[in-house]
Amino acid sequence: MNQPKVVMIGLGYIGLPTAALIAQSKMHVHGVDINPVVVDTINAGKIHIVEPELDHAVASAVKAGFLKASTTPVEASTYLIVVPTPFKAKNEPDISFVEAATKAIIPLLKEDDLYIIESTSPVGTTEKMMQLIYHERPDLKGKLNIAYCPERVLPGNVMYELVHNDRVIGGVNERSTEKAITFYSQFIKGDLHKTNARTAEMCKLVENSSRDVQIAFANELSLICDKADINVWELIKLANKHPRVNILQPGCGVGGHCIAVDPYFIVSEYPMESKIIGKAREINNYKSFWCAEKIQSTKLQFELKHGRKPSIALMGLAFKPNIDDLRESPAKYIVQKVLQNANNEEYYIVEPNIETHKVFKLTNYKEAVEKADIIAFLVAHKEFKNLDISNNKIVLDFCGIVQ
Ligand code: SAJ
Repeated sequence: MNQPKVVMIGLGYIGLPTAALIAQSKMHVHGVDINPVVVDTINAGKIHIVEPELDHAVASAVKAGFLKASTTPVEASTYLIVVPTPFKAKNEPDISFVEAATKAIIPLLKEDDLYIIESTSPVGTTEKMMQLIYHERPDLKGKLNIAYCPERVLPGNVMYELVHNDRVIGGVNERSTEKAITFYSQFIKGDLHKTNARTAEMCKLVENSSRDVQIAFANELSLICDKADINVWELIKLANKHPRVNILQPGCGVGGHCIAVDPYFIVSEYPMESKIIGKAREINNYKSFWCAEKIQSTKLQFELKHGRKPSIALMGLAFKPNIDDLRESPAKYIVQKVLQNANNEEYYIVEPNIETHKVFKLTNYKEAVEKADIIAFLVAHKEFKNLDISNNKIVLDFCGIVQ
């Protein structure tokens, strides 16, 4: 096969859809992943992640010979870094995967190549990688196009949003920005907005941090209303009738590996300045603890009042409504915490989006609501809407499903 135009390093829930999309635009893509099982799965035209329409896109791209996966990179003219940027113990960002991916391609780089980081990264990462590249390859100094271009797709709608969402394109210089714009305009229909690398890096972090702060405001309201004996759902609905107010929804905490994580990229770099951002993280984490305590105290009050142990339905394990992803889920944390304090009560654990779970015995949601004395709604799954709940049940609504 002739030399691929694009090397995509990282074939996860962003890298693989992006690679398939580029391949569908008839550009040869050489995908790289450290996991040989992932590589073999993709080369067989199959996928290893759950994302609507991705299976068809990968199968057709592989079949047409525009997408090939491997554990090592090859020479190309555009290199995309889309690997994880996890957190070390004390909320310190870890860019070691970005560094490793960059080091793997440094020997392959030639004049006028395009190098792009898409991974969520601390501000200054793209410049750090530029220095790393030029340190190893002084012959290329000033002759490469280097940019940072974050993604903002919603899991479950990736194949549509990758094409239609606007993108922020941040080069280390004008020429790099232009080169990246030319590349992305071959397969993106959304507007491409020019800026510099640092601003693009911060933009991604700010998008998710702003949402985390907004959710923290809603969660704080739920704590206040619990004390003030006000229905927080009614309160927010009324406040949002104001033409310029848009308060988000309280929940049982903030999950997923984006909104709950990205703010720490800012707090760890600017601890003295990021007061609201840091406090919002504390509030959203505390909310999950608060929900577990609420269930605990409700259990004890029931026993005192009725002289017997209650049965409890715990409704939802996923990190957000109507998905099957339990990673970084506050609901799962709450269920684990409540079960740690189990004392001969009967528990019905419900998650309509999965069949089985390796730790929890799952119960059908209708049966759980029928049998339980206490029903704690943790995640606003659509199956939980308009359930017929007899009024002798105690309902704890942490996600506004009952309203
Ligand atoms: N949540 C609330 N109340 C709300 C909204 C959300 O409690 O009103 C909770 C959800 O239940 C969930 C968490 O917040 O636990 C995050 O859910 P989400 O739907 O807000 O976000 P993600 O993580 O699925 O996707 C976000 C999106 N970012 C923004 O909306 C600014 C997506 O566009 C990003 O691409 C993605 O993070 C990412 O990968 O960064």
